[in-house]
Amino acid sequence: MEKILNYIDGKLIEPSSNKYLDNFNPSNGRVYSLIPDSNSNDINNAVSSAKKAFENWGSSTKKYRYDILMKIADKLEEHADALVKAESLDNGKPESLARMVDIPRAPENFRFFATAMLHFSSESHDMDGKALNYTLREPLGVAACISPWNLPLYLLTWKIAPALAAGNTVVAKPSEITPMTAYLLSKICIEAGLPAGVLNIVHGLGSNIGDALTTHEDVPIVSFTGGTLTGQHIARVAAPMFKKLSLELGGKNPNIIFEDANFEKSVAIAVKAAFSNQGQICLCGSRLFIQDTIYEKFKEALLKKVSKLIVGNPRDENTDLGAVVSKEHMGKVLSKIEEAKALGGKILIGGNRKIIEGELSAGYYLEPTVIEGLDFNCSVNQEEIFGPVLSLIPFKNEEDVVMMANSTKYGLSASIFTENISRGHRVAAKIKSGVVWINTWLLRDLRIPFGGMKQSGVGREGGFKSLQFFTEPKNVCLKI
Ligand code: TXE
Repeated sequence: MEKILNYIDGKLIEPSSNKYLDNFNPSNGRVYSLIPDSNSNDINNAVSSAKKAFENWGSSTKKYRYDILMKIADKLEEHADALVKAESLDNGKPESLARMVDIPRAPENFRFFATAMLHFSSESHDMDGKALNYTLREPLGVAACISPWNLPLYLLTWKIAPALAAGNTVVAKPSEITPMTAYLLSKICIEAGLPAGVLNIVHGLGSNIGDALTTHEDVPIVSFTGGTLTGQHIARVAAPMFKKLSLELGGKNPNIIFEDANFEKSVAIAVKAAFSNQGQICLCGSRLFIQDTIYEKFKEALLKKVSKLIVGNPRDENTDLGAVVSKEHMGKVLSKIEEAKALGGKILIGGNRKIIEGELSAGYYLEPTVIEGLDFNCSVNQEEIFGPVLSLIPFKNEEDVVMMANSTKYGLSASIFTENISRGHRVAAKIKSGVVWINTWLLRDLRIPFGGMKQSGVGREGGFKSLQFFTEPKNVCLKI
């Protein structure tokens, strides 16, 4: 059985414990590889290697870093087919989705930030000719990059690429649930000639090695994407050490359909926003607010579309939903569906585990589920489920829907569907979330400030915001 290895100091090595964890294939429920069960020794080795590597990488030219990061991007593209298969096998997502979305974004992230660093500039403040302030932006040292399982390589490279482009060295901790493409990335970095220690990837349980990394005295900066509770924990342990933190957390995103929306388009996007990646995207529109005048008609069209979604083998090209990421996660989603029923929710479609006969019968498949009749304030409409579960909520007017949309502790993203431009702008201004889409969903420009309000996170990443995060400003004042 294949053993995944840690990537420390330029080498692929066993964990110091010599222990391994099982890595499951969600499509058939079987163990197919082994993950290093690392401990704080591995983290310490990785941090000291990254600290040493920072002596050269941190003072290298932008062009030097650009050349190597672009080489990594080229290699990622060369190995795209293998990465697509690996991501699908590890996560359960359809190969078609990994091919369209996840894997192309990895080289794109490297190219985008390698190039952005060449264009990155800092400020100067002239004091009426009497003095001049200029601000230098310097890398901080060893950055911790902690990423989740839903978009494994996509989100890992979204952090690593700007951190490295800005001149930091990195200790990355991918999710223990989906470690495979991070392992393949470490091989690619070796092939591309990335100097030893510049990027280290340590695999293992967050509960075992998370604190060792985030509280390490030689790690001044932490970028994390994952669950809100984990984010709270990291903030609790890292903030007293005055570390720079960026936290991208959960969401319970409203998707708002006004009666004047383009009907066909908004039905299609509502389905996509709810069920892409089995509903396991922090930006998924899991609360669908539909204006009461079109509620029944919209519901009927939506259910018709949902009934046609194919849940099946992630390798089949016509599969819409593959398996969810783990048995535990499947259990969590099913328990939320039970909770919805207990709260008086009506299951309009789905609601069950789906068993695919044959080889995949033990896989973690869930039917796409649509629920109505739940109070906007109930736990199912307030807590992130992170699965293929959509809740329909009717509304009367703008005031009504803005209140309900803003009622959760989250504030990551929202979508508004209307053909009335003024209404679109007006509602967008009132929604408390870091990202608002009008007449679309998940249309991403890598330059925008990306992140959440309230308990969806702290800080913004994307474009120059990422480079600002991964650098420390130093102002120099020169008296003339
Ligand atoms: O995430 P965790 P989990 C949500 C979603 C999901 C819930 C929990 O609702 O059901 O979070 O998922 C590492 N110190 N999202 O438990 O634990 C962990 O090893 C440092 C939303 O899988 O937050 C992994 O690498 N790191 C989300 C990463 O944190 C720690 C995507 C994320 O895992 C750690 C995923 C610790 N103490 C889940 N404990 C999104 N916003 O996209 C764990 N980790």
